[in-house]
Amino acid sequence: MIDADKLGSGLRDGGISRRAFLKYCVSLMSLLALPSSLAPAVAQTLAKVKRQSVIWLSFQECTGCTESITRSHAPTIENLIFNFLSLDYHHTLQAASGEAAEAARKSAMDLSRGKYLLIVDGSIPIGEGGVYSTIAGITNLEMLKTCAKDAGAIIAVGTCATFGGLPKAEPNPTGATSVSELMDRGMIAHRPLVNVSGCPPLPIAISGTLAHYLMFNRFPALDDLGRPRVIYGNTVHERCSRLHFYEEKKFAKSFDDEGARKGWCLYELGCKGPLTHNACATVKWNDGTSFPIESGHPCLGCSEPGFWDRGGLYRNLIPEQAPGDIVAGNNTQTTVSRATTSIALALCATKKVAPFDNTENSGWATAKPHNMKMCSPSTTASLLSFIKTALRI
Ligand code: FSX
Repeated sequence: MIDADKLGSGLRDGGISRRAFLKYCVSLMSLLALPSSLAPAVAQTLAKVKRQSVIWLSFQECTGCTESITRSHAPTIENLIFNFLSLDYHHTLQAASGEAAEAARKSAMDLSRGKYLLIVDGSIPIGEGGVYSTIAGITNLEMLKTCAKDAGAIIAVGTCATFGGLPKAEPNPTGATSVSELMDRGMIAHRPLVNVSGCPPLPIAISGTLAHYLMFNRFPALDDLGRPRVIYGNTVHERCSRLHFYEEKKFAKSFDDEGARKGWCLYELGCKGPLTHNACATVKWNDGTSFPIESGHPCLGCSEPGFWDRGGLYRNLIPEQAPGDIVAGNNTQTTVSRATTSIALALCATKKVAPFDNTENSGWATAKPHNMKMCSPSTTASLLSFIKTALRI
């Protein structure tokens, strides 16, 4: 941990040069869709930021989210920013245990009442009164309730905390629930909330959201699922390095065929890039080295709700869910225009419903905004057929 009071001195002590910090700020500006000319001013502001008190609660999860931001193989600016926070309570990283750890949490809550940042990873089990996971003798729900009440804001980190993730996979034996759902159901206090999804999220998605909060004391603009638009505004497909093969309809049919060796599109091997909103294709992983699709593996759609249950990780999307005029897989006779899908989405939005349901047939459903109800498959089918007839396509 860095002891300096200000982020600037903390970074200096951590061996980060001003030049490297400026470079980080330039990439942050581009990620946050702000002009890069602002980078020096942002670097100056960030350098003066004081330590923010953070209480980090980990519930049903695999610790991948903490691993993502603290990657220990090399010091990065992301983890130095993370280290700079006054991490007053963190289940995985704190040295204290038992009563001392709980005393630290209570004291941080008293000292920074209404101001501390609450970070939650993992889903919250509410089945059977929450008995499936307890910490310090209380259920996860009880701990979250207590901490949420006086938090300045909440960051849900990882798909488990944002949408339920793996613990919520059918049949969801523990009653795993996301932070936003608990808030919507009035089971925890309403506080400003941002969802940083991904299993795990990109390190810069976490540090960028944190940096934005430290600079402006609020979160960036959010999408319908409560995620920062600047990070989750585009699909992986739109920025994919294999996109030109998709457009040329060159698809690998197996992981070891000629197409796979030539780097063709992985759509027919189950790639969920077309429906997955994330910045993996631009920011990449391991300090910008690569991302799954570039390394030959289809996108699993880990930043979308329900990704474990929707259609199987290696089953391809049905054409209605593909962007543009695609002819692919076993459905070579079917084409659906981008216009049809967009109009369907727009019509459904006016009715506050999401267009595709999670049926065995559809496999992967469109991410459902949390304030929308799903259309039944038959309503979806009639809607699409109505639009196609009207457009004569
Ligand atoms: Fe879930 Fe995170 Fe996946 Fe793991 O904390 S989003 S299982 S990477 O660890 O919660």
